Parts: sequence; structure tokens; C-alpha cells
Amino acid sequence: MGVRQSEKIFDALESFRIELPSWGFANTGTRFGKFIQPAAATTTEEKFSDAGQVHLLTGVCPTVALHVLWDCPDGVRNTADIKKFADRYGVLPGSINPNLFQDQEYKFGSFGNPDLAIRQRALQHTKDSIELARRLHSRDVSMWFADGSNYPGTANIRQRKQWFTEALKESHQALSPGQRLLVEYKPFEPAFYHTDIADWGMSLLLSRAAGPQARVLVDTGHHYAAQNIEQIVAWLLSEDMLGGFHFNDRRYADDDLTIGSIDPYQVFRIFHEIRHFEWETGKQADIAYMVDQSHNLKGKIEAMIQTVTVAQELFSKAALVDGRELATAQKDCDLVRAESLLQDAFATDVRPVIQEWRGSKGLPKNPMEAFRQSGYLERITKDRAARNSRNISSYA
Ligand code: PSV
Ligand code: MN
Repeated sequence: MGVRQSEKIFDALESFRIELPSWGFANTGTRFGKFIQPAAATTTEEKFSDAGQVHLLTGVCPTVALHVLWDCPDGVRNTADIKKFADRYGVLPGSINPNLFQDQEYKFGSFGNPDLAIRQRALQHTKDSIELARRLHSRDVSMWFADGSNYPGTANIRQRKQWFTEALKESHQALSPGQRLLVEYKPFEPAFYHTDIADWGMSLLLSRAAGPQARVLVDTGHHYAAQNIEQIVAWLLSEDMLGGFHFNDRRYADDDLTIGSIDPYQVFRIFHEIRHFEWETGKQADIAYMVDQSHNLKGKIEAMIQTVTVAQELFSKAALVDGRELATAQKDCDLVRAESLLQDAFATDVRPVIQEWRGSKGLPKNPMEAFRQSGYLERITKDRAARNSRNISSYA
């Protein structure tokens, strides 16, 4: 590989950071059951410790996303613990995720619930989460709603849209100047007839209505199988409305598989749209790259290391597409040349240069190998196995 190409990869890696989800280190399952892992994290401290380990070895995951009910059950009353864990394990709190789907009250929705008292409760939890984010110096509050209905005729879709608009506007008013509200969409699950924020267009309209600090959050798993996600990304970029990603891969629906495990070319194409936008505008897009994966079968920390290294590879490959040459080929309608620029970049083995970059940062060249040799997994397995096996017997 030429010097110029290596430089492009180095530049790209300098700007690439990816946030890990606390819930990716905990025992999670499918609706059919859980397979408990002896090394899984059960406390917030353990989640920080595991995320800290991934950051230590990769150097590019300085923040961890927190889910308010699961990680901060005391809410704003106790931020001291979170700050202590952040200090101890070297990773900062990242995006804050209110939980508007787990409590019994939300059986028929949160912001879209026909009961005013429940809508107000959901709004209060959102405002509390914004306050929590402020105290933890987190910029982004990520809103995901399970709201929807399972049967035709059972929900007033337009009325619920109105309630969503009002509640998001009011949530937005609670933001401090530097904060952002990210609005995630999902076509189905858990609702199977209609979901209140089903696609990027709905998310875009609601974000616009909410206020200038709201942006759309694209979870790659939240699309129908044939959907062109990179086109959605390009449109959101051109509207200055792309706030961030929840990365994961899927074969069928929201399968939460490791990024790039099924379709790495799609992730490459998403990164390409972003890089090309940045090349054309000359400015770095303000996008929060986050992982949203829960691994049932793979070891959780290894799956996260794999995710981060694959994300770096695909981002580096996208950085190799020459913006000027591509623009010329597109202008000349030279289809084969234009397409080949993407294909050649995708086919390039960027791993040796990424290893060099890691070496230049004093990081292990092969984070997975380093993790396997570190003894960390053996240590936490010993420390946590007893507690996790008790969880198996309590899991009905
Ligand atoms: C929902 O499927 C989702 O993608 C949302 O981002 C949640 O916060 C996350 O998964 C964890 O359940
Ligand atoms: Mn998500």
C-alpha cells in the first residue's frame, strides 16, 4: 500500500471513536430464554470494568452508553458511583438511555399512551434522564420507544403522533445548550401492527418538531431486509439531521449480531456516504458512533473487541475511496470506474496499517490476542461465576 493510502487510514483512525453499550456486557437473551455466561457483568461497576478493558486494548472506546433503569436505578440521586466507576476503569459515561418500555405502566405505550398520567410519567422520566445526563456531562440522550399496537383499529395513530410531538418538544426544552436528543426508530417489535416511530421519516419529522438540538438515531438493525440504509444516511446528512448510529448486523430482523458479520459491504457503504459527505463539505460530520449489540452465544468482551476492530477496518476502507476521482467518474457517468473505486477500496487489506497505527499509539497490535493473554477473562470468570450460577437457578 502506498504512503498516501496509509496516511488516509491513519487520519481516519484518529477521528474514529465508537461507544460501547453497558448492556452488551450483561446477561441477555431472546424471548425464549437466556444462556447465562459465567463471566457476564451483573453490576454497573462490572459493566464499566469490562468496557474499560475493551478501551484499554483498542484505545477507541472512551465512553459507555448507560441505560437509566439498568445502570443508574437511583437516577440523579446517585451520580457519585458512576463517576467513581468512570475514574476507576478509565471510561466515561456516554449516551444516556431513558427506559420507557419496561415498567408495567407502559403496556399500552409511554409518550403515546391514552392515559395522561402515564404520558406525564414518561415525560418526567425523560426529564430526569436529561438531568442525569447533565450531571454526568453526557451530551446525548437517546430516546427509543416500544410504543405501538398489535391490532388494526386499536390505536389512534394521528392522536398518538400529536402526543409524541408534544412530549418530545417538552423534553427538548429541558436540554442544556450542549445536549442533544437522539430519536431512534424501529419498524416493528415489540409492537407487531404499528410502531409509533417506525422509520427515519417519522423520526426526522418528530426531531424537527422537537427543536434544533434533536437528531435522528439510525440503528442498523431497525430496517426491513432490503432497505437501502446508506441512502437514508445520505439524506439525513444532507438535512443535517443525522445524530448517531446504533451498530449491529442482522440476517432477518433486529438480530443484534456483530457488526459486519453478515454484510460488511453495507457498513462500508454507510461509512462511504459519511466520508464522501465530509470530503465534499470539508468538515467532520458530528455523528455519535455507538454499538447496540447483546451477545447470547459469543463471549461478550470478545464480541465487543471484534466489533470495534471490524468497525475500524470498514471505516478505514471507506477512507480509501478517492473523493475527487469518484466525483469525476460520477460526472462523466463512468459507472464501472465509479463502482470500482468503491470495490477496490473494500477489497484492500487495511489490517497491516491499522496494526501500525495501534503500534504508534502504544496499543496492542492485535487486541483480541492481547485480551486472550491478559488473564482478565479467567479472573472475572472466577469472581463472577458463583453469582451468575445463582442467576440461572432464579431464572424461571
Ligand atoms: C431497541 O431494540 C434498542 O435498539 C434500543 O436502542 C434500546 O435502547 C436497546 O435496543 C436496548 O434494549
Ligand atoms: Mn438501538
